[in-house]
Amino acid sequence: MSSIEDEIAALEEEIRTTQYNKATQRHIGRLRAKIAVLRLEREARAKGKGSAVGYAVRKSGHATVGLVGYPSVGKSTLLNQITAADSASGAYDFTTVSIIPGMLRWHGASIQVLDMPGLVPGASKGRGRGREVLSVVRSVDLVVFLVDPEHTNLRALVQELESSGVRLNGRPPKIVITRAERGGLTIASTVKLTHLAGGLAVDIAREFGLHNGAIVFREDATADQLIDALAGNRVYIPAILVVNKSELLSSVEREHLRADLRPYQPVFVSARNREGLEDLVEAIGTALKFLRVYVKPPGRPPDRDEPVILREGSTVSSLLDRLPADLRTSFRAAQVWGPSARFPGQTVGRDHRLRDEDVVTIVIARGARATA
Ligand SMILES: Nc1nc2c(ncn2[C@@H]2O[C@H](COP(=O)(O)OP(=O)(O)O)[C@@H](O)[C@H]2O)c(=O)[nH]1
Ligand SMILES: [Mg+2]
Repeated sequence: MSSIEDEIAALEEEIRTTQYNKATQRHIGRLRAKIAVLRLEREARAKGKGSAVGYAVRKSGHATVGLVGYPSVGKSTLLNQITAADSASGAYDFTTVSIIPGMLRWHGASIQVLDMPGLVPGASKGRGRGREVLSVVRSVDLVVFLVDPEHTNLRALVQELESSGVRLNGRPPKIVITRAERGGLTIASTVKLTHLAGGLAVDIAREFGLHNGAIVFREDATADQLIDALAGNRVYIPAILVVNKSELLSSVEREHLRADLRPYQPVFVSARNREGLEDLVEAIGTALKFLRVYVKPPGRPPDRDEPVILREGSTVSSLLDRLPADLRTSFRAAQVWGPSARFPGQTVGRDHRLRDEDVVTIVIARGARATA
């Protein structure tokens, strides 16, 4: 074991054996910060050694989903059942890590699904090529955890992802950090800080080498949220949970498992028997929060059969990126009907945020001719 691993293990042990209360809160917060800094250092070293971190997966489709689970829970079987081979990208072979992509259709959206090697405990420290697998996980739009009746330890899987900087079903903390050359560190907040009082915020910032600048809190953040904001390499990804081989479970066992796996609401499937797969595909499509936007040429009805599929939060600008180039260059404004419009036919600009089922007409500069 390297000395960084030893240091992390010792700090983790200290947290485990320290009773958490008002008196120890500050100390424990500082220990957590130290662990986060050591993990960053570990990543930096692994990168320096040229070990394979930062895989870029060749993405195709409107979104990419990663199947994450222990070995033998049925990931490959499931992929084969719900997808067709993804001919656009083909299998990835990262010497020892092979990632098999498949393609799934959902209401006009194509979703790339990646079958990855099973995660084993210790993956984030590099066990079982875990670091490579986790770096692929960081790039997906949705994590689909797969467990089976023999492997139900979801918590350990979640921890492996967490310690590689993945935050599941969360959002970035509302904390703004600015660094400066001198002048000391200012802490400001728009709300009362109940978790970081008594100098803890400053202690944590120091661990990250932040001595000058400002931290502005726009929410009552926890120590872990401040650590995430300071570490800066966190990714926020939604996740759903699937229990495979569920034909092996009695209905009583199923309910027990459901209770154990809260707050996740698992989808029960049997990949082998093709049970529950429609519900699963629906859950995947819903979790990805697609928008369907219909383009309406001026003076004609919208094309209802072929929506443009966009991710949640997309603007008129993201829609333009998907339309023919001449529309983009001669764009003057857009007209919107539907959920995002304040009134039917509202004229909006590039920054307007679209919503599911919007109908949009692109208004082009006079004299320009559009092909769509
Ligand atoms: N009983 C049962 N076995 C399954 C099911 N799905 C997959 N398996 C079996 O579980 C084993 C591991 O499957 P595989 O897809 O290779 O798992 P992976 O390692 O997660 O990719 C194989 O023997 C599969 O036939 C299922 O729904 N029910
Ligand atoms: Mg497999």
